[in-house]
Amino acid sequence: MSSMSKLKKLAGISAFAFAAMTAANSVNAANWRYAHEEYEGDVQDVYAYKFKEYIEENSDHTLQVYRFGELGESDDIMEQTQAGILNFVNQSPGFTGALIPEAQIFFIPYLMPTDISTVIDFFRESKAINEDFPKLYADKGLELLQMYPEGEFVITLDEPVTTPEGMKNKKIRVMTNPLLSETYSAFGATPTPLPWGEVYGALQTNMINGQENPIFWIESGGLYEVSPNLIYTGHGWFTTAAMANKDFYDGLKDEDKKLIQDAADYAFEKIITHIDGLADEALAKIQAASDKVTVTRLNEEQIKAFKARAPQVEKKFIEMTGKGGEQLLNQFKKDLKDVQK
Ligand code: 6CS
Repeated sequence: MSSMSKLKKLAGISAFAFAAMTAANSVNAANWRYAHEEYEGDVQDVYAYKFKEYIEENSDHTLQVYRFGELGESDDIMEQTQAGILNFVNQSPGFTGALIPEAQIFFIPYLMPTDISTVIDFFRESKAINEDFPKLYADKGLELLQMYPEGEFVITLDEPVTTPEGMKNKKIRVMTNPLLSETYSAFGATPTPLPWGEVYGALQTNMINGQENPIFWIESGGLYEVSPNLIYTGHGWFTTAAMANKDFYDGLKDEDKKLIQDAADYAFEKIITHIDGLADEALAKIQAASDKVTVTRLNEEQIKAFKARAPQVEKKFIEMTGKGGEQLLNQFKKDLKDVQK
């Protein structure tokens, strides 16, 4: 055989081998589905797209992201994930608390510190977050990938209230977990659980008098237009969680499990940089957009009055979750103490 025809043959073989390899890869490549609760550019969307970026840059898999409303409300995307229609879901404990009562721990007021770097250290280091919660989610068919903070809660109301007495008869929308209703009852208000899709309209038509959310969401959802008095109470952080359907996850090859874990870690690192300073930027945007908005930051004395109501919510949490919940709460407090040292 001439050297030219040898070369041609070799090129033919390698082209064949390359085509076969590509075919094998595309057979193994999956298109995974991921849904979250927010809109384009919001915190959960940034997390989802960073997760997608890592998956797609480090494998042949692709990830399709669905935003709020594309597949329904928060409870709908959770149901679809538990049924295996979706592979991944980002749902916040505000809603998951109805399914996993222990997830309501984030609604015991004044449990979390207000300082962002301490909060981030807590999410990184906490045994309660990184070891105890995954077991509770696994019991519901969910592989917990990451819990992360989105921002501090700020209350918006029809008046700039500064005391629990001022909260009397104020109908405040809460996410749909029972402990959060206890928190607002303890604060002196009338809690009104509603899914997200109904909040703006309910504020606009005065069906409710206020709500709580991180400031970036108050800006992006335009809540300040219909609920213009912002009250910084320092009572907690909006936390969220990314997870996978557990049967789907358990059925994956080890290299795909590692890919997913690494993607979750990668997205976490990106999100903590993203949220740093986000609240101040969002407040500046709100103030530039509206002259109706008032900003009230409770002073220490005023906070004391709200804080005095926290123990009754903690007691309710233990009533709702039993011995297991009490142990989780003790671990949570220990973890917080450790990062505050
Ligand atoms: O208040 C809510 O229901 C929504 N708040 C945020 C920050 N994200 C999603 C959630 O549904």
